[in-house]
Amino acid sequence: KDLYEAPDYYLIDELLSEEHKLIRSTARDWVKKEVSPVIEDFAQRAEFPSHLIKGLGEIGAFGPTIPLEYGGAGLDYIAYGILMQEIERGDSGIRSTASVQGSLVMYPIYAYGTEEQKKKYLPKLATGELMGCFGLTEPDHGSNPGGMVTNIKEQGDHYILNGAKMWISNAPFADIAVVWAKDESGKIRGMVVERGMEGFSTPETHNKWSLRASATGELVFDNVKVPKANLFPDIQGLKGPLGCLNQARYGIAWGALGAAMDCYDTALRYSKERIQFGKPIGGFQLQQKKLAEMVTEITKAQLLVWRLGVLKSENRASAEQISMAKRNSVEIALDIARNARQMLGGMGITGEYSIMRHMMNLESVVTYEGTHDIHLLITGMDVTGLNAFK
Ligand code: TGC
Ligand code: FAD
Repeated sequence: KDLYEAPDYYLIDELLSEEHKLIRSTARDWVKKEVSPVIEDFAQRAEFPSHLIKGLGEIGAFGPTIPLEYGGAGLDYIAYGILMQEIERGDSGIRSTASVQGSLVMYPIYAYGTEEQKKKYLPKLATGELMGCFGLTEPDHGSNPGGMVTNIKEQGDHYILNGAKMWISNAPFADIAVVWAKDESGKIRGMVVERGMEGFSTPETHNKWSLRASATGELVFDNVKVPKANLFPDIQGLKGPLGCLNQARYGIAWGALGAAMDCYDTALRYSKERIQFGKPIGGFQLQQKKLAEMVTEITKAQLLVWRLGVLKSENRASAEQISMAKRNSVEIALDIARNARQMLGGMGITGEYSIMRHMMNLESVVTYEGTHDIHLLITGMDVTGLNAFK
């Protein structure tokens, strides 16, 4: 059996176009050839495999839905989802790099930027020649980004930027950062900050037990002079960064299922080969219960994200629907990873198998882009009309 066959219990493949399947097989082959053989080593060493950037660009993982004229792949949202799913079967950290680049850096430049900004940055971001990061979270403002204290003050043809961002994926190596800061009237504004601007530094965050193959860092701004031309002119308020999060959360809803599928597939395979008490452990009811529940949850989630993809391609997906899918996919993926790890017994804690790495990675995925609790409260607010955040 092909090591990369994905569960498709409800023939969901029939809902995909030939183009979707082609994109999937290209991405799957690339992950199989380039990511899987090396990722465990990079994760063990806590090093970002920067040599994968070019390939990510080539398979269309950077800005899949950005139009071709700006260097994007011009694909629909199902294709974007499939790409994230295949990449995260390899590793959530590599999918993070793609999510940040496409949804959190290219998307705001495309949606909120000037024509000059689009032409200057997007084509190079699409190939990975330029890499970007997204600075919203601060040391004292994570779930509540509206409280941010990073700020800009007008000075001639520049703004002076001060403050700090924390937990920023890709920060240590990014060439540019999309940064959110408050102006003098307290409105949140977005801008592109370039590496090399005086007073801008990106110290790396060490000692992570999760997303070890992804580089995380801080963004520190000490009187950084940002040209006015680098500001996004037409977007103000929290809806600017949250609009980008809708894009990335959508990708994660598909991506986390990739990690779940890899864990399920590994546990299923192992259960048929591992003999205890004279028979394969897959023959014991307790192990079958785990596998049956895994494939049930994967199937339900596949249908949810497929439908969300259709709505998103038709521009009809609400932020609340995206929250539900992000939360559900990550929750079931974590659950599947934990159960799959147990099914491998002692082997499950080693780097011989991908499960423990997925499990640890998913602890970040369940936290970033809105925690499990925050997405539940978004659903709660939507169905009751009552806001638990205020
Ligand atoms: P609230 O008063 O509800 O809303 C303020 C304004 O924002 C609008 N809005 C949205 N717009 C677009 N999309 C959404 N999802 C939106 N949600 C809200 C809202 O309509 C309003 O607009 P306006 O015109 O009235 O001003 O805001 P709040 O301060 O009460 O906060 C709401 C809350 C808690 C849901 C939100 O702040 C939130 O989602 N918090 C979680 C923070 C988060 O997700 N951070 C992620 C940081 S980036 C990251 O983690 C990248 S990891 C990448 C990787 O490595 O893959
Ligand atoms: P807090 O907001 O302090 O939350 C702590 C706990 O309190 C959580 O369990 C939360 O659910 C709960 N809580 C908070 N508010 C409420 C409430 N109202 N009701 C009930 N419970 C509540 N950010 C970026 O801007 N860019 C990035 O690229 C980026 N990459 C990241 C990469 C990694 C590896 C990680 C771990 C994080 C990254 N983040 C990034 C930050 C991430 O978005 C935040 O960690 C996340 O939003 C949560 O914020 P916090 O860590 O400050 O937790």
